[in-house]
Amino acid sequence: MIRWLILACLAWPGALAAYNQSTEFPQADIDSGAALKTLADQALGNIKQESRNLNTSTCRFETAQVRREWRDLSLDSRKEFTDAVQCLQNRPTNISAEAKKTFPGVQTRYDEFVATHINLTEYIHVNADFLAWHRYFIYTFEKALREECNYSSTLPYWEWGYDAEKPQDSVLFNGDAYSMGSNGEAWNRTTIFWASQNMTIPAGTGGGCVSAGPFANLTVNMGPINAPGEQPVDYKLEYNPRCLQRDVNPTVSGTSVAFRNSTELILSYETIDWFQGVMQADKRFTDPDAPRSFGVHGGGHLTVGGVLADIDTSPAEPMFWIHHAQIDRIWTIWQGLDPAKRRNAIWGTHTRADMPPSANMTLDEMLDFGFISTPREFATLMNPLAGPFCYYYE
Ligand SMILES: [Cu+2]
Repeated sequence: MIRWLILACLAWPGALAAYNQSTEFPQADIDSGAALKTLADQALGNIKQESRNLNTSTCRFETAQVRREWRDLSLDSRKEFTDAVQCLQNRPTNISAEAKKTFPGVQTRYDEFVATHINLTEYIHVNADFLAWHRYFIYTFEKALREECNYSSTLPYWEWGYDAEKPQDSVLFNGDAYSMGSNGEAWNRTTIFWASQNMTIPAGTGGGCVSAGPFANLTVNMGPINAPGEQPVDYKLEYNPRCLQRDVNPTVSGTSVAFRNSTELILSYETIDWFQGVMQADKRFTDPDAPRSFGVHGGGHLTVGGVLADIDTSPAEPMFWIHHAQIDRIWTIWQGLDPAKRRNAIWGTHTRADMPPSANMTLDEMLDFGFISTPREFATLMNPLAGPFCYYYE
């Protein structure tokens, strides 16, 4: 009854009072995920209303695609997803012989996604279109699974909060046929020097090749570029076949991707500059005296470690897609809590942390998607229930 009242209040413009009231959660609820669930429900109610009011879109909430958490999928659906990913990894590339000269590492259709991400890395991270670019990037991947590999469902997302305490024990990494594959083989390191970031980070519980489950025999064809424990290299797109390494890391997950981290991120920041800045541990929005945080974005990458920790090459790791679906979900919830102010909120320039300095981005710009799509207008990528999209998170 009370929930319906809150939802009813949220539907009209003077709803701020109701919203503010409901943001005062006990710490226990923030830590358990209960608060995030409440926020997700509130946002979904708003989004539903917003989509009904939006008569420019052909997307109907009632018939939209639903993305679900990995654990909410049946075992068969989990396997259907990893089978479809493997299908894309086994399909030949479509790029021309001419393009192959610049992108020799591209061996498969799947690699077109990896090379596109590597090539654009400096223009899609810690900048204005990070969230929108990745929203469309993972959407095109989902679409490719459906259209080229007969996948019948949607991209799952990975709610890190369930795994933050002991990610190495997660059902995602148990290595059976219904998992995302095992952890990497244990290298028993305690710390890792991350040369490109000039920092030492705590090591995880693996380090070596994934040894069991769907991706045990995966060949990663490009990189490493900026991975922890590797020397930075100046090649990026060469063919360099190697195994899929993982280093599942409870020290990072416990401090960067717990329910507390994602929930406080959503609750603490009203404006997009801070929300996306803290999410990515952008130094312009980080207190240098506070304990080190990787943000939920970098935190998820480093929780899996190995190839996923190598930001440039990270889409080569199948966990990339479900980690970034969760990043997109967190943004979707944040936008949905105040769509009038947040739906079209962007901030920043073209380049990573504005280095080298570049112009502010605007919503009428066309975004480059390399091999995987023709350019898309920034403004069309702001709403998962409009533009090219028609999905929501449950
Ligand atoms: Cu990325």
